[in-house]
Amino acid sequence: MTFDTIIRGGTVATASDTFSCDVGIKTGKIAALGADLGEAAEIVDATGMLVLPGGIDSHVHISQPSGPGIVMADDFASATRSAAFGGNTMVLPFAMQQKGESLREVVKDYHKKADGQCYVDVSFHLIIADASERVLGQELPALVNDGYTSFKVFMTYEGLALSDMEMLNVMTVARETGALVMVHAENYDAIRFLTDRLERAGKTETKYHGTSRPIAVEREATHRAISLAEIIDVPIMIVHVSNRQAMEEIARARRRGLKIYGETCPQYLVLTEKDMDGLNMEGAKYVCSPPPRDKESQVACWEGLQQGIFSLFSSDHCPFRYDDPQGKLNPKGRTSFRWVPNGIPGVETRLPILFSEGVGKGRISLNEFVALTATNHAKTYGLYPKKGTIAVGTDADIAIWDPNRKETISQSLMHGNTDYTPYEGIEVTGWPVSTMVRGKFVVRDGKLVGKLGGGDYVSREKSKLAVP
Ligand code: DUC
Ligand code: ZN
Ligand code: ZN
Repeated sequence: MTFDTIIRGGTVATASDTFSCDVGIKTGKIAALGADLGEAAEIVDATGMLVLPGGIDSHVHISQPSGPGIVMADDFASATRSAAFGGNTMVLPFAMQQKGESLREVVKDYHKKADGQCYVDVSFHLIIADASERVLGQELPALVNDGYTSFKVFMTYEGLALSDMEMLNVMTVARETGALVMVHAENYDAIRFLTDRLERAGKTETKYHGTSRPIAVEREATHRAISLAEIIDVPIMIVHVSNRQAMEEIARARRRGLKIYGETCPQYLVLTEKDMDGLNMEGAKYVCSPPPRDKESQVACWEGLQQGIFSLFSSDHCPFRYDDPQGKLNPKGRTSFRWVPNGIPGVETRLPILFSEGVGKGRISLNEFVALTATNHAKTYGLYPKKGTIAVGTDADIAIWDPNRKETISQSLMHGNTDYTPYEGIEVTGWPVSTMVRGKFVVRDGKLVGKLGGGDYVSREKSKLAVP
């Protein structure tokens, strides 16, 4: 038999082209693209369907420590199952260091949680919380060489926020090792100041989460992160950008020739701060950071995607159950927005939302959709061309889409462990019906057929985008 599988009769789209052809798969790789490919053990009929590179969601949180009494809803099994149903073939979660911890041990522990527990492929970013000499001088360079080639730093959050000096030190290591730094840009002191003031005034409902982190908080930190990167002469990725002012900081830096990249997420396209204003703590379902803004900010984020200021569209899947004492409705969370865990689920809904609102409504092309959801993630994080496109020799990571299928997003359609979706009720046209990782179906015609452990850990090259 020439091929293990042929996907026949579909329309293939990559980040650059759309064409009708069959896809021949052999030992987990794409072996041929063309017509009349001949024999295969299995023929998959994709007539009327789109055959796309599987989504790569390069910003998800899974089984991450989240503070006393708070537990993330998803483990690797449920998160990667949910990812597969959402048309994804790979996710990149964070191995998070806490102060005093050895990074190497953190990575080992995180592997213990993931190994044998995934339905789709995974690779880890690091989170640097303790920028000590030992971590930056020894552990981090060794880990970068071992294929952990990107790390996130936070400019806010108790126990996570790095000082400017620490940011400069981390960026220096990134420059020396060729790693890519991802930055959570919000001003810690400003958030603390505003949160204290709101609480003193008795303004503790969830809607004040947005008030405590206004756009200026994000814009200032974005500007500062870019300035620090300029001083070190190192590229950085500003993650989860929510508004025009922060976006313009990135655009301005690029006009000056700096390699500053940007990412935005579904919550900044389809949610607003009004969603956090629900009665009886309903607003907690939408609490994430940076917070959803207003309609004008949504327009700005679309422009950022259209103009390439944002090269990545990720979910920032950060799942907490709603009606759960270890989730959004934890006892302290009921007393103030300060204690509502920050983050919302979205790994399963990222692609249908962008496809319907973007491609379906003429805001972006199908090829831009592929770039924003798969190809650019692979290029940014050292996975290309093994992952992120459909070409001879690449991994057969494929999502088959019905471009005309209409669905109303609802919790009943989801496959993760949260008890709600913040995107409930959104009507979409276009739905991923089957997902294949390295030539094997994980989801087929809406049914889970993959086996737990079918997803592999993937070690990454250094990103070409990280070169100063
Ligand atoms: N930052 C993230 O990237 N995800 C969830 C919460 C946060 O602050
Ligand atoms: Zn963040
Ligand atoms: Zn995140």
